[in-house]
Amino acid sequence: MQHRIFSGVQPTGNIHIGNYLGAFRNWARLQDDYDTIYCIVDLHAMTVDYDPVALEKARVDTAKILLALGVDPDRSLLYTQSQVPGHAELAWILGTMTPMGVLGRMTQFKEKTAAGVASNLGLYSYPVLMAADILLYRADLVPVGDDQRQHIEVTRDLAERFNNRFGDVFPIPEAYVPETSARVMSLTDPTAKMSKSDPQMKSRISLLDEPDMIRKRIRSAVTDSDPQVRYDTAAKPGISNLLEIMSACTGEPIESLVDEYASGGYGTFKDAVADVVIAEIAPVRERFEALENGDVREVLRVGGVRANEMAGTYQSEVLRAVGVGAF
Ligand code: ATP
Ligand code: LTN
Repeated sequence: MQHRIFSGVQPTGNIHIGNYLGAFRNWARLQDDYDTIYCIVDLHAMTVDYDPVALEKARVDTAKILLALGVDPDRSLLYTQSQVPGHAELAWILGTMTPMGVLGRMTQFKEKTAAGVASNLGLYSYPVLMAADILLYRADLVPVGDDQRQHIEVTRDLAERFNNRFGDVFPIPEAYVPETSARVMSLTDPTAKMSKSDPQMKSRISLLDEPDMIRKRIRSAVTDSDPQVRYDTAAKPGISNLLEIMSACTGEPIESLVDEYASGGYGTFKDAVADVVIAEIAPVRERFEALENGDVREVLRVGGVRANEMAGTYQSEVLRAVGVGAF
């Protein structure tokens, strides 16, 4: 049987080069070899304070970026989570078998609440909804960045618990994480991951940034004062991050980039990084601008109808197994 891929993105704007190199670039590449389902997870985005009008806009913009970077609705199912009620229903069922202690240990939950995000039940049970997303379609591979590994572990654990109690319903999914650039770091604090929700715009390169802006951001990226270009994440986190970004964009191993730029100074190196990043993402911005909102909404509508049909069939099996629903 062909492997099935499922992944999700929150419609929260600011899609950056970390999201792209860590996850979305793979989404497009994987379409050739796998059955691919990509979901804009708007119910997840409601777990933090948000504006309904901005959420709707971000949903369409996020879909536009995915289409611009090569997600093809003829080869992939692309839709919005809230179009398919099965996500929330399965999350409830899985929630009844999720120990509270597991959720309290989640790094993302701890980091968000420590950063002052108001805690609520949705934020706490976020990983259960994510497990439901994946298991609803019986996916077995999940392309994500490094920060999501822990949530995939919870998903695997819930699938096993479910299967042990109710019979073999779910495949046990695996994370698909790239070897380089699975954790692109912030340009202003290279010890923290680049993040959509960082209030400092300078901390990230957005996929929609103009070339001049990209160069400015890379030139001002925080680095150390020893001018040698070398890969050492502990002593030189800023330079190591730029080396990883460059390697991910060019496909050249980090060692050969180090050989090439070791003694040229940071200015020359940063300009070279800017050149390859601009070459990599400028076409995405151009394609984004050429897409019409109405057409994108239609892609999502059609995707939602298909996803709902598929989910409905699978979900009847779950309801029957747990002894609820009309069957
Ligand atoms: P936030 O940091 O505000 O929670 P985010 O930047 O993680 O948001 P998401 O929509 O939650 O954005 O993530 C989309 C995908 O991008 C996920 O697969 C995630 O693992 C990946 N990703 C996020 N940040 C990075 C990063 N800095 N490096 C590599 N991959 C990343
Ligand atoms: N939690 C993920 C987004 C997400 C997801 C998913 C990823 C929601 N559901 C299912 C993969 C599979 C994030 O914050 N990046």
